[in-house]
This record gives sequence, structure tokens and C-alpha cells, in this order.
Amino acid sequence: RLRVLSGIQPTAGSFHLGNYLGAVRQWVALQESHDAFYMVVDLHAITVPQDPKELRANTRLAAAQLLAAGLDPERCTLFVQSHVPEHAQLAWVMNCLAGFGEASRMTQFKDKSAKQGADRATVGLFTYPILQVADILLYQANEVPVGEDQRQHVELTRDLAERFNGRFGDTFKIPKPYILKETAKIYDLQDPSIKMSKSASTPKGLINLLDEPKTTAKKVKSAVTDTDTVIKYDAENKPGVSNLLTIYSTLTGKTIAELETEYEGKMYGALKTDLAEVMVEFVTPFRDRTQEYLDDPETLDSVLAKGAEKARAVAAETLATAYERVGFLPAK
Ligand code: AQP
Repeated sequence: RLRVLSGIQPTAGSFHLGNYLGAVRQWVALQESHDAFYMVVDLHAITVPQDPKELRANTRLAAAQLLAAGLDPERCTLFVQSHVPEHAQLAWVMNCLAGFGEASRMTQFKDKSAKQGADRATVGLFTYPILQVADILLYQANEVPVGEDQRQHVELTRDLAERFNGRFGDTFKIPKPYILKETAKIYDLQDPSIKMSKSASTPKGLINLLDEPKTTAKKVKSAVTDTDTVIKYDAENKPGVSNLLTIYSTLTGKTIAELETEYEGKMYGALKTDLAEVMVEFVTPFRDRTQEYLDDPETLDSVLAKGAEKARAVAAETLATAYERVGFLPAK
């Protein structure tokens, strides 16, 4: 079995539709065919200021949402990043291998630090991609299921793994990004030229899965389309409608072509009303299931404890090999 590894931040509380369609949905599918490791990346979360109480609550909330989305602890390893100290330990080694220039070229860092003001961005935000490199390499992952915005970080992982292997001998698997073309980038409902994101989207453009279903329906119905009237997929000229068709198609399993036929001659309003209904049908049980997991924190914590134990067994072995290759004197 090939191995996959991926993570999600516990920062915003609710997952948004981009997180789900771009990443989490694939995680659920891949646990059937792959040896799957998924984590809530709380170490990444503190690259921007977090309230400690909220961070703890949001970490449980993220795990609850992953289970609600369909991750099954019998089929995958689900854990919290900070429960496995090897992440931070390997990250240091990788920090010492990465060039300052190559880290400076990470577009996500450039965007996020520009937003915060370069002087206010933390060093942690700068080295965040290197921590991600360590996350992936520790598990010898073959594939990394993520959205398009993470492609550059997986490329960096490949570069650093090759550099390490070249310098110290074959140690790490070279991972590949696993990015589904159709859902690689879900766009903001109000501004379909930008990705749906918790930091860049306005509340109306962002579908939070834990919002009141009524609010979600309203957001879908007021999604920006275009002045044309034809319902067809054309990402370049009709980005708003194309985004809605992608979402509709993924949530229902109908192909885009089927939807185009179904909506031939119909108005945008009809598409939005139907999609609003599809969305409500999706988020309502998702919210309920999330709440059920939250209502039983002991079970949730025990799932995470077992996950951490399984993850640590793999991570510790890789770290020990990496330390040995680097030349650290083994502790007796
Ligand atoms: N719009 C999106 N379309 C497709 N995939 C997306 N992902 C995020 N947005 C989209 C994917 O979700 C996974 C988890 O990402 P994250 O941990 O970075 O989650 P986030 O911080 O909630 O994502 P945001 O909203 O993108 O955060 P900001 O605004 O801070 O940048 C990843 O696999 C990601 O690709």
C-alpha cells in the first residue's frame, strides 16, 4: 500500500468548503486504498497569534470535523501534530538544509507576510513550509493530498528530500502532490478570481461548513455569476458559474456535462436554488455529526491518543535514521 500524509490547521473553527472539497474529501477516499496519516497541525497554527483556550478547543473541533467528514480511525491514523515531537525535531534538521533564498520564494509566505506587514510576520511563518517538509518526510509518504495552494510546498519537500538523500545517503521517499484537477481550487463565491480562504474571503464569499444551513443557502443564492445567461463550464470567461458547477458536481456525483444538460435554457437562479438545497443537505448532517463527536470528548481524545501512538512509531524510526545519517552521536 502506498502511503499518504496530509494535515489541516485548527485555526478558523469551522472548515470551509475549499478545505473540504480541495483536501478532506480526498482524505476520506484515500483511507480505503492507502496507508493514510492525517493530522491536525497545531504547530502550524501558532505561526500567527492564537488564544490558547481557543486553540485547544479548535484542535478538538478540527478532529471532530474530520471524523464527521468520514475519516475512520480504524482505516487511517488521525492525530494531533504536537503529540508527535518528531515533527519539530526533524524540522530543525530541514531548516539547516533549506536555503534562505528558497524559503523566501514561497508564495504563501510572501502573501501572508505582506498582509501582516513584513516586520510583524514571525520567523515561524517563514519556516512553516520547512515544518511541512518534515511532516511529510517523517512518514515516508508517497503522496500528499492537498489543494493547489500547497503544491509549491510539496515541491520544496521533494527538493529537500533529494538534497538530504544526496548528501547523507538514501533516507527519504520523494513524495508527489496528489491534487485533483476539478477541485484543486475552490473559489470565493463573491470574488471568483480568488480562492475561497478563511483569511482572504469576505464572510459572504466563504462557506463555513458549521454555519447555520440557512446562512449557507443564502450565501449560495447570492453568489456572483456574470451578465450572460448560459449555464456552462468556462473557467476563464464564466468563473463564478464554473465554480458553482464544480461544487454542485462534486457534492452530487453528477458530471459537469450532465448538469449543463439539466440546466440548459434555465436561469442562474434555478441553479443557485438547487445548489443551495444540495449544500444544506450536505452541511446539516455534517454539523450534527461534528456535534456528536464534540459531545464525547473522552472518546475523541482517546482516538487522538491512539493515532499519536501509531504516528509516533513511524516518525521515531525515520527521525532516528535521519539523526544517525546527519552524524548526531546516539544517546546511550
Ligand atoms: N479554496 C480552496 N480550494 C481547494 N483547496 C483548498 N484548501 C484550502 N483552501 C482551498 C486546502 O485545504 C487544506 C487545509 O488547508 P489549511 O490547513 O491551510 O487550511 P486553512 O488555513 O483553513 O486554509 P485557508 O483558508 O487557505 O487559509 P488561509 O486563508 O490562512 O490561507 C489544504 O490542503 C489546502 O490546500
